[in-house]
Amino acid sequence: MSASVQSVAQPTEEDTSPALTDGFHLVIDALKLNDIKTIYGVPGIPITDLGRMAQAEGMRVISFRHEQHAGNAAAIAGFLTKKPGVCLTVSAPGFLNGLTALANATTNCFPMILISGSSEREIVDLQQGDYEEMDQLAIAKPLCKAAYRILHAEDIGIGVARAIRAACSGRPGGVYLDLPAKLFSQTMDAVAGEASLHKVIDPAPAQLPAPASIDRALEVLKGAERPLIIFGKGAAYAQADEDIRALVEKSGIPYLPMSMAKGLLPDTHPQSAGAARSLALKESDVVVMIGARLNWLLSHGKGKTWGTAPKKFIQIDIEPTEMDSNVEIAAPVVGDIGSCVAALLEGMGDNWAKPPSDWTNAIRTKVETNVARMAPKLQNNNVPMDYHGALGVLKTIMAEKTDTILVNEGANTLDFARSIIDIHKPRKRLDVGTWGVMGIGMGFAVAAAIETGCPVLAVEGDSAFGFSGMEIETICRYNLPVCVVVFNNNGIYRGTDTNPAGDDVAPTVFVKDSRYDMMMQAFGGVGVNATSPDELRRAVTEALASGKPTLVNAVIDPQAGTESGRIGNLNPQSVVKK
Ligand code: OXT
Ligand code: ADP
Ligand code: MG
Repeated sequence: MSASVQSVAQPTEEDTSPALTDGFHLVIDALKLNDIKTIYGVPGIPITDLGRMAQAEGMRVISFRHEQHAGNAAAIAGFLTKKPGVCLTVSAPGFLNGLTALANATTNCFPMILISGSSEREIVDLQQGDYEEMDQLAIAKPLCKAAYRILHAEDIGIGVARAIRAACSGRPGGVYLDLPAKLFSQTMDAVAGEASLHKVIDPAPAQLPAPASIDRALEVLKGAERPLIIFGKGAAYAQADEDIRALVEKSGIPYLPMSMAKGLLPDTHPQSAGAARSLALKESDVVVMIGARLNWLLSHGKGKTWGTAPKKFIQIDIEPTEMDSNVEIAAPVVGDIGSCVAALLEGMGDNWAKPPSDWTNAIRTKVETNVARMAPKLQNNNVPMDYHGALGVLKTIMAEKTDTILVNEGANTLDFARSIIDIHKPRKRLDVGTWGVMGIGMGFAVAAAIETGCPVLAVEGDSAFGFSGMEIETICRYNLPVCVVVFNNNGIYRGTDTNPAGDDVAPTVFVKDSRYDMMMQAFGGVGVNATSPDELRRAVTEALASGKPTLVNAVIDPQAGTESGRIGNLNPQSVVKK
């Protein structure tokens, strides 16, 4: 603290006036006091000096080329660490650029804080046309969990504390913190300033489930003939990895991971039902949802995905209103996953009966059949590559380097990679999440590398990559161990669409045979053009071994994909014939 006090006003021998601090330093001190060590952002008026001073005070300040990616970085930092990731933006346009990430964080239950500088309240409220005028607080409110504005330096401590608690406690989410330009230069007595700061005590308190809810859940589970556990990214976030594994193994119940829950137990675990998804959903009679919502990704818990067998749901979630959101929940268990899973384990005792073997064998057989059916496709050496040939290579590499974090977006590139690439450890797969949003790629990759120190493999459709591609300069600038593989099939879904009516190319088609690898070379990184599985293997192996920022342009057959990957069914179809 003393360093920041001195930098504002240093009393000399003759000068007996009290030492001062200011808004800039109070914000930085409040973040540091709460163990927030990194700020992701884009500098500019009025927060340029905030970034500079934060860096001078020992914080890591990671500067991006666009706020959306800084915001995505902060969001995934929150997911990986259970502490709010912080994104810092300028007013109006910078704020709006960061807002997509804030909304996405909230939708995905990632704790993050978007801190934006803002213009003069008096002018904004009278709409007198200030520099970057915008009523940011009002705009942010519906898109995040909580939104606060701090007007006085003495409220900075409480404002930052409030933002941290709102982001982390209960269901995590995005918080907006509005800091008007005038706040930063407000001064106050340094001792009083220090006293005004708060270290948030227990920002996400354990929420113990009611004992009766545990008894009810175990009662429902005991009656199950064909039980299934579904893990969502909430279970990955909870970091209750050992108890989760114990629950699966003690219960003997097959489990299905949602995409970002892959790796909670290795995808190769004998109880994994990942490769028997349809069968497991259709035929199960009791489903235990742990940190997953019955949203579109699970067909809302009904319809043909779930078959006709009657089903009972047990749901563990920290958010009470999640219960019965789509279908009746027979046994709601409200609490944090760590506490709930521990209580279930205790309640199960030592003699818990495993599920009937005809059920577990049926799942196992289906898994083995699907895996065996896919295996030869993954060995193919086709040129140009198809998704299976290219992803087969990456699957092997990920199995050898299990600490690598996989970032994944696209349509076909996403859907094939999700089922082909096994994940072996918790929180090693980061993807488009609840919204299926393109553009998370480079922001997630940067923060994953910075927060964990692990190597990152970003597997990107060529369209998906384009949303955040400029951030490869950021990756090179900070010399991060990130290897980006662009699955270049010349377009969105496929590169073969034609325009029947004119000269412009079809809306889904890009410049053919682009060389994304050359973009990386422009920033001093390693760029490789890979036209065969062998070349791809060599390039990625070398990148992960060297830790050098690398981009591999993987040339994929433009005909290999399908419209919208695995979710083509969501595309509305025209019934009008012209
Ligand atoms: O059991 P069955 O028999 O059914 O088989 C299943 C599993 O059991 C089996 N399986 C396995 N078999 C063998 N071995 C193993 N290991 C194994 N594991 C599983 O495989 C099948 C399938 O399993 P899966 O995948 O688990 O099951 P399923 O049925 O697919 O699951 C359903 C879902 C819904 C859970 C799943 O499909 C899912 O998670 N989907 C997410 C889809 C998603 O979010 N997509 C992204 C959005 S698409 C679209 O919107 C795009 N846009 C528009 C756009 C977006 N999104 N955002 C913004 C800001 N602007 C615009 C754009 C622009 S995508 C896109 C770009 C696309 O182009 P690119 O160039 O980037 O990408 P390419 O397509 O590659 O060109
Ligand atoms: P997925 O997309 O993987 O299915 P979702 O994002 O739909 O996962 O669901 C995650 C759920 O996990 C949310 O309903 C959220 O409230 C819940 N959740 C997040 N963290 C915790 C926690 N620590 N304890 C209990 N539930 C949690
Ligand atoms: Mg593509």
